[in-house]
Amino acid sequence: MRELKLELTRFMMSYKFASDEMLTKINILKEEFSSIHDYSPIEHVSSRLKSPEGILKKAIRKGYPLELDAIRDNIQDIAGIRITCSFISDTYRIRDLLAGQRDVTVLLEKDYIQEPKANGYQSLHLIVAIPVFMSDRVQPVTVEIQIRTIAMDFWASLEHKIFYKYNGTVPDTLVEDLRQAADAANRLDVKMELLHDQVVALESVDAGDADLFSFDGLPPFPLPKGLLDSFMRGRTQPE
Ligand code: 0O2
Repeated sequence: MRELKLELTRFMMSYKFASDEMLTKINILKEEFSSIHDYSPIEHVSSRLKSPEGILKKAIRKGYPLELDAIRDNIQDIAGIRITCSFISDTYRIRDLLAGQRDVTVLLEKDYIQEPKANGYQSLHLIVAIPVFMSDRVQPVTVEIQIRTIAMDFWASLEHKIFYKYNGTVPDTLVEDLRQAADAANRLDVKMELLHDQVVALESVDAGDADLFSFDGLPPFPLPKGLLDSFMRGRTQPE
């Protein structure tokens, strides 16, 4: 019994470590984007570990052998991370940035953004493996990463609640309403991204007009010409 408890603890810990490693990678990207660029493509990050009870229930439901090795091979969402982005293009950008890292192996990708589920569900799902370095072994551990926009996340949270409220048998009218809401969320995503692109285009025109200043140890930054002129006038006004 003691042996089994120890094995189970090691098993669960490996998923916690893998999740922690991926979260560190994601937070590095988030911080780097926030400090160097004007905005971060990552709005929010959350994570969860399936409970041992949830893992066993899933193994029984799917008919997998109740052994740790079989569970490790077959259940790939024991560690789960959800990344919420502002825009659809950001979801793919984050996918590329994570998948491009040397120690991250993408085992499976499901693109429910390109091909939404029949109920309207949209999200980009990755199953990745990452090596976890423990005292006596290096173990590749899988993590499920769901990447979606704020609008997709809003829809999925509500749909999840409705699904559980009706025990999985959602009335047809609600199913249709949810599908329409998913379409509306998608239109909003497309519209917001178009608006964002226009703002970015305007910003780069403004920046073109600006003079570049540089100070020792700091990156050059633009100052719009109008503001610069007012500043210079203020400085040269007689007392
Ligand atoms: P939880 O509690 O969020 O983890 P499998 O993982 O093998 O059972 P499948 O269908 O191969 O199932 O996996 P898929 O399609 O990649 O979906 C896995 C997860 O995506 C789900 O995990 C949900 O989190 C989310 N998901 C998938 N479809 C829907 C949907 O229609 N609505 C909502 N709201 N979420 C969805 P779990 O294990 O169901 O739940």
